[in-house]
Order: sequence, then structure tokens, then C-alpha cells
Amino acid sequence: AVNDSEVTPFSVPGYACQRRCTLENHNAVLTDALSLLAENAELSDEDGRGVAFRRAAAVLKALPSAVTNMSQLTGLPCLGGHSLRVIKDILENGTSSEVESTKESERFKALKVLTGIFGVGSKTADRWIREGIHNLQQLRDSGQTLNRAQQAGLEHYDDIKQPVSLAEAEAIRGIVGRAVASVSPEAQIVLTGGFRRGKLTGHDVDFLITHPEEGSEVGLMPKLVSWLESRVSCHLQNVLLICDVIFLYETTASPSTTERRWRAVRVDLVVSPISQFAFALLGWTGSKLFERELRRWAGHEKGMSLSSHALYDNKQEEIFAHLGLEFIPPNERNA
Ligand code: DGT
Ligand code: MG
Repeated sequence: AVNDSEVTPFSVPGYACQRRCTLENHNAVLTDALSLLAENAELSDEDGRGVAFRRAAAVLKALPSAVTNMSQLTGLPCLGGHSLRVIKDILENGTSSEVESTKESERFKALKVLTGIFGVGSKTADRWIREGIHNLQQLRDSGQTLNRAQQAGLEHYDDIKQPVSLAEAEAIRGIVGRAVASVSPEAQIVLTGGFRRGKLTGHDVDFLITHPEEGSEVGLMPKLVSWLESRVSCHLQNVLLICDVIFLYETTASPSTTERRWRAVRVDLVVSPISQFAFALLGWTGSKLFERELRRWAGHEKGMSLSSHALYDNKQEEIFAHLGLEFIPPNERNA
């Protein structure tokens, strides 16, 4: 047993947006467990519980070394009783019985498989499960009506499930970059999402596109989509766009084969006017919890509203106060 006198309690600020958190994680066993419970809560429409587990995991991700003793956690924010029980279970037994039984539960497994289909959310998956559909074969056999996104998602299920590598993201950056340049030569494209945070893999590739001249970004998205689609009909065939987001691209074929190889990848394209670019870039870089915490900080600590479009002061009067002026209502500003 660790002597309590050797234990140094950790200390971290309460909001994730006050903490620097690299991809180096000294507590992956604990954070994987809490993330799984978060995922299960989110898939079960219990968003509050989901956020609580995400916040707890984020605190552990920010620690400078591995937790070895519960007493190190004294005074840390965001660690509720439930998360602490899970952590204690893992520190004492190597695993958490709750996490293990969740992982093995038929419902969780079915929710994971079905929501793993692009275009299928937890509500649809839940309805299918209640109708006895637990896997892809049962879904195919069921005769359920699928929308276009879901059909593509089902067709490319294995590809999309496979993580996207940084090299693939960069290859797609090249394809989308050429498309953007040909529909709007001045437009700029930036890789956002997890890859901008230094991740080496992702579940998709996120791009933010803007134009240096305000207003010139209008209509860019449909042009971009049809340019990408036209490549297919032109038989250039190194790109195929379905439902704006599923992308098939040619992987580098090994020299020994002339066979074309294709891979479906999820791509998220966002167009922003240059006036909102900074907010869009901040908003689409993530992580999701970091974004949520930024908005919570803005709202609770500063009385402001942050979105991927703007930062608003919730009380207009406060702008006057910040400027040291008495508030003048709009009808009295007719100077
Ligand atoms: P990944 O793709 O698994 O590596 O992880 P990320 O961090 O790239 O996450 P992703 O692709 O789901 O989303 C990228 C960021 O974009 C995310 O951290 C927050 C933001 N984001 C995602 N979906 C939405 C949305 O519907 N609206 C807004 N405003 N932002 C979103
Ligand atoms: Mg992403």
C-alpha cells in the first residue's frame, strides 16, 4: 500500500478551457473507462450523465502523472461520486465491473453498431432495437426504409469504422484543396477538428473554408459539391461525394498491382464568411468538451454567449459599463 505521506494531491482548474491538455494521457485506463460510460449515457439519451463522465475524464487527462491512490484526487473538480467509484474500482481491481458489464451488454453493443452507421442517431437505433434489430444483417433483412445518408453509411460501414490516418487526411486536403481552388481561386481551406489538435487519427476529416472577400463565400458550398461530383461523371474517378460528407478516394495502390483501390472517408465541410472565421475556426477545432466548456465559461463566468459565429455580450448594457459609460437605449442614440 502507498503511504499517504508520499501522496501529493493533484490540482487542476474547474473548466477544461482553463487547462492545457495535450494528447499525452497518463491515465488512459481510467479515462477510457469513463469515456465508455459517457458514450453509453449519450447513446441512452442521458446527456447530463454523459457530460458528467466526459468532464471527469477530462480532469484525469489533464493530470501530469498516473493516479495511483484515491487520496491524490482530493479536491479535484468534476469528479462526482459515480466517477470516483469507477476510478476506485479500477485502482483496486484493475477493472470496473460497471464498465465491463456495460461493454458486454447486448443493448450497448447494438447501439454502438447501429449508430456506427453514418446518418443513424441514438433515437433511430433505439427504435430499431425495440423492433428486434441488433446488427447490420438484421437491419438489411428487416426491410427498414433508409434515407440516402443511411444507405451510404450501411454500404461503406467497414471503411467508415476504420480510423482516418493523418496521411489520408492530408491526401483528402489535397483533393478538396484543388476543388476549392477551381471553384473559387481566392478561397482558403483549413484542416480543423482533431487533426488540428495534433491527433494522428480521426473518425472524419474536418475542413473550414472561407474567402478573403466578405460575401464571396456565398454559394461556394454547392459549387464545391458539384465540382467534386462532376469528377465522377468525367471518369476521373478519384473522388466521389455522397450526401456532402462521405467521400471515396483512391488509396495509393502498391506498385505490384494495377487494381484501383477505394476507401470511404467521412469528410465535414464548413464554409464561413471571413468576418466569422475566427469563431468558426475556434468552434470547429474542438475537442467537443473543450468547446462545451468554453461556452460554459463564457456564459457562467462572463455573461456572454459564444458560438461558432460570434461572441455576444448577454447584457448590452455591459458594453457601456466596460467603456465606463452610462447605458443609453437605442431610441436615444439618434445623434
Ligand atoms: P475525431 O474526428 O474523432 O478525430 O474528433 P474531432 O475532435 O475532430 O471531432 P468531430 O469531427 O466530431 O468535430 C470536430 C469539432 O467540430 C468538434 O470538436 C466540435 C465541432 N463540431 C462538431 N459537430 C458540430 C456541429 O454540429 N456544430 C458545431 N458548431 N460544431 C460542431
Ligand atoms: Mg473530426
